[in-house]
Amino acid sequence: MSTISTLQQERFSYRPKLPAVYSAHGPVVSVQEGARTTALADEAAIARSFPQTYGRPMLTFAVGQRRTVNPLRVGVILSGGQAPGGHNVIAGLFDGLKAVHPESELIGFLGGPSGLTDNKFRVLDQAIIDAFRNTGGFDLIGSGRTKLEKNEQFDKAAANCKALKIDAVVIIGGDDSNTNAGVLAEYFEAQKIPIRVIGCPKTIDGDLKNEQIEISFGFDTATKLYSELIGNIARDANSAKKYWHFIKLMGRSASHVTLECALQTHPNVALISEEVAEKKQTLRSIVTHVAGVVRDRAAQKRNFGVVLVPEGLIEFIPEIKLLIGELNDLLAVHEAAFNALTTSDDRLQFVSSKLTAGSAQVFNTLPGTIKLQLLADRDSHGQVQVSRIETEKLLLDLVNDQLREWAAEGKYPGSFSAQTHFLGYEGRCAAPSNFDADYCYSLGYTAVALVLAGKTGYMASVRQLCRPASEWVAGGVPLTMMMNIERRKGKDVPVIRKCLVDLNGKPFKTFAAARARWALETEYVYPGPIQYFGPSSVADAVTCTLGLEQG
Ligand code: FBP
Repeated sequence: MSTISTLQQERFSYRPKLPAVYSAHGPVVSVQEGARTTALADEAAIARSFPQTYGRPMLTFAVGQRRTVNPLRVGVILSGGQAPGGHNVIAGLFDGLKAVHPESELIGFLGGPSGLTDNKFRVLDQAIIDAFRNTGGFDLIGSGRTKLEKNEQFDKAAANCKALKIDAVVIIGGDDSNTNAGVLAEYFEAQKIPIRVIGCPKTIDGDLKNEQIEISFGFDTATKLYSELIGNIARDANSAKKYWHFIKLMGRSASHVTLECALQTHPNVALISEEVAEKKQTLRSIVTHVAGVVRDRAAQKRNFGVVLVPEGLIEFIPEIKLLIGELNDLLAVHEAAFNALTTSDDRLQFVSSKLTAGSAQVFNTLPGTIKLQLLADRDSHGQVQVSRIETEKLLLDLVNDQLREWAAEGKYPGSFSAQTHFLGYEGRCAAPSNFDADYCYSLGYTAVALVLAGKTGYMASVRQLCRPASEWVAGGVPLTMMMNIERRKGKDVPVIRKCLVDLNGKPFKTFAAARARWALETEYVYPGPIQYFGPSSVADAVTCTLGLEQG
């Protein structure tokens, strides 16, 4: 048996906090239905795509009467990138199921959604669940990025669930996985297959949220961990006073992670992709802005600083977005010819010759390494994998060039020496903060309550998260309520809308009001490591984003 850290050992005995509604009879609750719901946009089209499940009401749970219920058999899938707290959703499901009936069973499908279609599973028992309570990672059952979207996959899923006598499947994932959960629920309903499908909101990126879902799990822990590291780097910068640190932060599209870390640590610069897109900023203007901050700090003898760069930035710069779009199409259409080329030079030339004049010009101004990273393997959606593009190095190089130019013109007397960092994977499997441990466990319980109530096509929801956990409000949100129509792979399809940073929202406005001061002064905040024990003001603190959003 492998060695277990002392912290992990202690955390096994942490009892996650639950909303008070579960204190009487566990997930046996009374379900209060709200009014009929509509989709976020494109209502008619979504209603047509989901004739069975569209328009169902919002659900809120209240304390119910004790009643006798039959055992339930539930399957669970982890989908997409790791996020702290996944094991606690599973523990919440397990404990919730056992509270409903001791003979209930939880079956984990292995390696993500493909486990369901390929019938790879393990029955989860008390001992295995106890060994994973309050731990980070998804290693209990593994995850994967297979998309569940074809009828043929749904039929296989139905056959496998039928053989296992499964009553419901819980899909723990991001916006795409939950969209697919909605499609699967609709398919089962249409085919009169009595298997319920329930989603749970997961992603460190924080972009699966809306009026009903206040936060996706994992965001809290990941941003606390990144903020600790950024604070440490900032303190090093302020001690040594000789380096600029360019730090790229994970977040495939939205900049919630960067914004949250900026609010926690007060860096000199934090770029927000959504603002770059809104202001139609060019790469040149971003570089001039960052170099300007370096120059202005140098004028005060502060030749050090911290710059936060969101992972998805490059796709929000209008001219590069256009270029990436063309590259995605081009690599899809000419895949075989492109793959037949063996040298990097041939590949670069091949691509340049096929781009429009504007995009070819943008492509050719980029450093060779970035060009090749833009041509690297696409993900399962045919998109460039932004976590592999070294945007932080690109910016550093271009800022360096700009400063040299200014130095030659006598406009910059400072010295510029810089380091780059990428904070991403180190945050995805961290031991969940108390908030994520409690929230995830509550989501698991809530999913059981939804299954018990016979609901399908719902996302488990736990709200009022800035209050003590006992006051959290549990219920369900119809998946179709979060959908709109978007163009994907040349087709209009219903999808759960990804939530980008709201430039009119309080978190961004709070940052925008302070950033000019943070740029020139040195006002770093050092949040320190996540606290699992100690005063609730520290150990149960929520993110700045959630605090500001909830007032
Ligand atoms: P999810 O949306 O599946 O939660 O994953 C998000 C993420 O962590 C992004 O921040 C990052 O770009 C991506 O996963 C990296 O994916 P991979 O694990 O495939 O390298």
